Amino acid sequence: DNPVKQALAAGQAQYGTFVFDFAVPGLPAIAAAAGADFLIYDLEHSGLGEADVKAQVAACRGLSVTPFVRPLQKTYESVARLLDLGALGLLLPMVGSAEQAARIVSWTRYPPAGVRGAAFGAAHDDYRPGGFAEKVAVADRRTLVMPMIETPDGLANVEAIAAVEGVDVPFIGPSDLSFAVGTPGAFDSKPFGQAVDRILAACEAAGKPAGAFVGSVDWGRRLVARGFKVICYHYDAGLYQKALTADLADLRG
Ligand code: 3PY
Ligand code: MG
Repeated sequence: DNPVKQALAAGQAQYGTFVFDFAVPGLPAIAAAAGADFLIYDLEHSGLGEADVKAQVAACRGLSVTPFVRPLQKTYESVARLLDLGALGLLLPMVGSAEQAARIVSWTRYPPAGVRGAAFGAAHDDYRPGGFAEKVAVADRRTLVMPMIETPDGLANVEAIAAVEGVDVPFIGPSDLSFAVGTPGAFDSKPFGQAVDRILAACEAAGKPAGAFVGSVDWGRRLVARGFKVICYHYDAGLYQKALTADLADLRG
């Protein structure tokens, strides 16, 4: 099953980080040992390939860290491949409407609920034999769908997107959202704050946990205090850069 989805159903906040650059063999174990609940493998901006992601996802599934992916393309073909290689959830960039969100949800569900093509024996069923009906039920139940609210359309339609059945976690991409409200990079601007308020209110009205990417611990803690439940803190190369810069400065005194 999907421990993150279960924890969210129990009202617990979940914490993870993005993988952009360091899809190396030890990474899932490091993240699990560090206490990460999930990793999100980025295929939108990072150039990571599906073969790399497949190996990483397999490693995560032997550990306590739940693997999600962010596809570049919102197409059935792209999404289905990532689910079939074993990802347990999707972070979908720039979702603009409830219709689009519902269409994406349908790609993640087997018939009759959706249109996902059967691919048993592949990574997503843990290579277990038999149990067709059970595999369908488990796959449908555990796949987490997180549409990103980060465009003018997404923000305008956030109430409807959050209400779509099968949308689990409406998720803020702060950088693109800051463009969407006309204050690029100004995360303390009034329009940005109002957009965050609106997204959180839409989630509360729909009874869905809200998620966000955050670049600082402070910001993450503030969002959790306000009720956000899924926090994607920073990304691999950024954390390396931050730690190395701080420690080298310390060493030099
Ligand atoms: C954004 O901030 O726009 C994101 O997509 C987070 O990676
Ligand atoms: Mg974005």
